[in-house]
Amino acid sequence: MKKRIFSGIQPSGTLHLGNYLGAIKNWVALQDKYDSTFCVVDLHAITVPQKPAELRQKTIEVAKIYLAGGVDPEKSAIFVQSHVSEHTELAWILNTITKLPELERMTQFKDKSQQHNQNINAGLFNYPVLMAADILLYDTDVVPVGEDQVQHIEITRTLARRFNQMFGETFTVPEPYVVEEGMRIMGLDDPAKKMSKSAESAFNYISLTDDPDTVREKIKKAVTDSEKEIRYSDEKPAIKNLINIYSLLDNIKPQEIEDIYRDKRYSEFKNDLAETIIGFLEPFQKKYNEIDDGEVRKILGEGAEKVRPMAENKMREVKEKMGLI
Ligand code: ATP
Ligand code: LTN
Repeated sequence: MKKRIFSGIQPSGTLHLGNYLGAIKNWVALQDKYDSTFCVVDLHAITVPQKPAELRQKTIEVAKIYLAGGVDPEKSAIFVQSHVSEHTELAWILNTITKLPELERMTQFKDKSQQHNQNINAGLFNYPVLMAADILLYDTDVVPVGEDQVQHIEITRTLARRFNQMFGETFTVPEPYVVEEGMRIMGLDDPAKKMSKSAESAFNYISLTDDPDTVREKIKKAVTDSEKEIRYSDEKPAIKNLINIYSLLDNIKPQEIEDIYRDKRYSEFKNDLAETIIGFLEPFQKKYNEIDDGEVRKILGEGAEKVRPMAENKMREVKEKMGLI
């Protein structure tokens, strides 16, 4: 039997290179070897305010990005989280075995509650519990994510073990899967923070829908470190980040890039990097634009039908073990 992977992205904001390099690129590499399920996590997106019309549109867009990025619906199930109601049902149950301090520790919660300090709702606080439900419903072995999500997988593991201990073996304890270099693409305007959809400035990220001129402008404006040398080092986080992007898109080792540009100027390196990004985005966007919305809806419908029986069986087992008649 193939091992199972599960992952998801929220339909909020603009998907960027960090999402592609940290998540989707790895999904595509793994989908042949694993039984794969990729979810558009709309119920997670509403933990911060969303406009209904935009949410509707973004949900389809994210699914299209999965497809344009190379997720193959023949191999992998692609579906929308809210279409399989067992996710919220299991989340409620897991809430009852989750301790408040476990959630209070979460970095993402701390960050988001600062960003949205007028709307720190219970959903935002319970976000990791819903994510645990997503993962545990499907006996997931491996969860491919960017490094920022590892803390949420840790709490998922804790909840799985706790439930198993209290009620008997029910859940598979999943492992995170983080590719080293893709782990954390940092903001172009601030290499101390991750590239983020919800960043205030569009100069933080390269959106997967940016046109060539926008890419050139953003890379030109990307912050660099004080001294002029092109070196791959933790002391030079801005250049290191740009080298990482280059390296992942072109499949060349960071050290080789360092060798090529060692005695060259930032401007030359940046020009080449911008063209590399454009070279990736052009075919990606072409594919994206060719995908028909009706076709996406059909794929999402089939995806939900494919995963639903597993979710139903797992919920039945959970309820029985807990004494819910
Ligand atoms: P936000 O910043 O608004 O919270 P996000 O950009 O982190 O959103 P998510 O939907 O939370 O997007 O994440 C989707 C996937 O992309 C996750 O697997 C996450 O780890 C990965 N990811 C997001 N940002 C980066 C990044 N900068 N570098 C690498 N991976 C990332
Ligand atoms: N919290 C994740 C998105 C997400 C997810 C999941 C990822 C929701 N449920 C299950 C992997 C597995 C994020 O990227 N912010």
